[in-house]
Amino acid sequence: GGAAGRRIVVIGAPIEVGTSEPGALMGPAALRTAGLILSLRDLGHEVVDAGDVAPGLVPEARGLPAVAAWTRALARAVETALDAGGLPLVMGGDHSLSLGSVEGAMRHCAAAGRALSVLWLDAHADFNTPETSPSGNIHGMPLAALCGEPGFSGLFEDADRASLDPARVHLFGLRSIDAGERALVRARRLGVIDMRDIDEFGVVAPLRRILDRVAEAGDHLHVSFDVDFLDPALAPGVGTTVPGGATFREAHLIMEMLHDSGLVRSLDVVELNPFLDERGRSARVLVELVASLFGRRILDRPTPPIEALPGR
Ligand code: NNH
Ligand code: MN
Ligand code: MN
Ligand code: MN
Repeated sequence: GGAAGRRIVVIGAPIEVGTSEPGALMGPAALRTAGLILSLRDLGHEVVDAGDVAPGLVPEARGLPAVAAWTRALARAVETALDAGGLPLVMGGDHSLSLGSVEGAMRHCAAAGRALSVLWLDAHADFNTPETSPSGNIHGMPLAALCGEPGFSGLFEDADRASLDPARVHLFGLRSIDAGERALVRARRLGVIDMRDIDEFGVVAPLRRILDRVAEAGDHLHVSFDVDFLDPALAPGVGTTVPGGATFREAHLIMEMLHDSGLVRSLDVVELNPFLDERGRSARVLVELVASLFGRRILDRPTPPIEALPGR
């Protein structure tokens, strides 16, 4: 049921300059084809398709300057949507788009005197800097740049911007991390729930903990969903598959818990690469999961209180 209808502003970000695997620029088109807009409308939400952001770049533009143009355009689009009371859903495109979406959400929050927390559903930490990155791909760096690590000058419009608080960043599903980035993630004290944690404790207890913290702090919650969080057997349409990903049931439960929390105020769906997909499977799985985050449920059974957990 979509009793509490939201105004969802869908923003396409066909960016692939952050990755070495071409095809992610087709992501927004594939998500529209798989029925993202209609499935959200069916839930009773007002859905505005804002189209694809066009940063006015020549297609051959490369590197940080190209990503900077996207970051500016996306930050503006996301901030505008939030300022108008909407919930921005940014469809990628590679994960460098989160530089813009998170920056836009941070600007909106700063004006409202509120802090921003980030839930990063991803096989990777995306905390490389140009110095630590083994690949040079900017999609492996957005969190480091947002948290104020050096090496990203000129990327953000406001050079004196306040950095994202690393303690408010929660990596979830981590199972691939580079050596230099591991040292940084530890030193900056990011929240990390890796795949071993999920294997040992499941998704419920760790996610509850994160959501409780966000709720207590009164933060805006931004969720960034990288397709490679999912197991490659479930979602093969992504440039960087890592074995041992989340199952459909785990991801589905996470989406239901996020919905029930009422905390999510902005969302990215990134790294879908339709060129590598199998007959639209990954796009369809994503539409299904996004619908669950926005209130589709099997029965009217909201998440039970934590006291109901066995052993309490
Ligand atoms: N850590 C690797 C790099 O920085 C891979 C990053 N790729 C991703 N991140 N897909 O989500 O190059
Ligand atoms: Mn990522
Ligand atoms: Mn504003
Ligand atoms: Mn990833």
